[in-house]
Amino acid sequence: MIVQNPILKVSQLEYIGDADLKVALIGLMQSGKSTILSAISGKEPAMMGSTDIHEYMVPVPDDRLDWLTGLYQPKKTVHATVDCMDMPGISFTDDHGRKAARKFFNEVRTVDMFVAVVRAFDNPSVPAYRSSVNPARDLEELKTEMLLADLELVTTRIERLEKSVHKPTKTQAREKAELEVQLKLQEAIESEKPISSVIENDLQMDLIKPLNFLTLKPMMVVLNVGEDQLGSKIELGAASEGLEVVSLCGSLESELAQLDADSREEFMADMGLTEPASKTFVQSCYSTLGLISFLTVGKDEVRAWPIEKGASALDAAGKIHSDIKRGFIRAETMAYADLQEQGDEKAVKAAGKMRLEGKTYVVQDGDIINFRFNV
Ligand SMILES: Nc1nc2c(ncn2[C@@H]2O[C@H](COP(=O)(O)OP(=O)(O)OP(=O)(O)O)[C@@H](O)[C@H]2O)c(=O)[nH]1
Ligand SMILES: [Mg+2]
Repeated sequence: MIVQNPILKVSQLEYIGDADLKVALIGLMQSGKSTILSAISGKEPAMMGSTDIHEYMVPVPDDRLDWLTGLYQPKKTVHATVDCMDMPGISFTDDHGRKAARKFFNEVRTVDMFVAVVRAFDNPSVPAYRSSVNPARDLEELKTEMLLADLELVTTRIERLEKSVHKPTKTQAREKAELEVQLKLQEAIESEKPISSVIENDLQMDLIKPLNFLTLKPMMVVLNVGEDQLGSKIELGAASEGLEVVSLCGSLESELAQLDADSREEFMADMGLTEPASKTFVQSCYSTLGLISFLTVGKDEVRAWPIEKGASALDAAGKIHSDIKRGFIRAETMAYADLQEQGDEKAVKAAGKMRLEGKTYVVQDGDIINFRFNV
């Protein structure tokens, strides 16, 4: 007879698939988007000038997973993943370029965040945008064009709402409320203020959410510097205010990615680099989005899960499976640092460092959680 245990283990359920977050690399032509993404993913770069969108699944590097894999010897180790879209280069120097840019902007309206790749490297064989290398100007132009694309969206929406709002339909009240917000947005953009500055509450946010404004999305900047500029400060001016900026050398990083681990370390030490671009890149994406990781361990699987900072144990449970959230009993939690210090779970328990947390517990980065639940 099979005795059913009402308390299931996480590994008995199927996981929800797909990448954990979606990021689009955008930027002016030949800023090094494909080179950087190839360095980060270890895959072949898309051809310079390609007009196709290329997607790469990039695993999130996490030393903790490596150590835990050594300890638990699981059947598999699952890293969090970032789906990176390598967008074609854009240019606003003529109508043809502007039209293509609009089209590409529309392709990225549903991503979680943008990475703007800005060129600082000098390379005589790669023509510079507007005939000179000027990262501050380029970033400013890119941001302005994104705002203009949003303005176009607002304007079209206002025209439509002004017509439909007079019709006595079920959605009339909502449309009226939305129109009011859209008019405020239009005014803000026209006076070069960010959209976010006029949104007062969640209700207004909900009304405009379906339009997926570009300038409401989190963005970080990757400054693609030349080898000789590594470590030197490059001014990005007002355009970079409030944005996380990561400097890396795309061509050097893509060379590094080709090397085996030992020669890579040696080479990096020579260049004064402390970590590979893949790590810096993903960590910056995480911090831009306010994400941390919690971990699950066991003989079947060791895995990292991204979650928003401040999320509760119940949110974390739901991240894995809705059943675990629904039947949540408690979260047996230990800190990764404690496990590493004590050597194994038994020792963690003996040291009194295994905690039983409830639904409202705020998950910390590196928490190793075993959810107890009953469905
Ligand atoms: N010197 C130098 N050259 C670079 C660097 N990064 C990229 N390049 C060169 O610049 C050219 C453009 O690089 P890509 O990675 O294709 O740039 P991209 O932004 O993907 O280009 P598009 O998709 O055409 O917009 C290539 O010839 C690269 O080898 C860098 O850090 N230093
Ligand atoms: Mg490219």
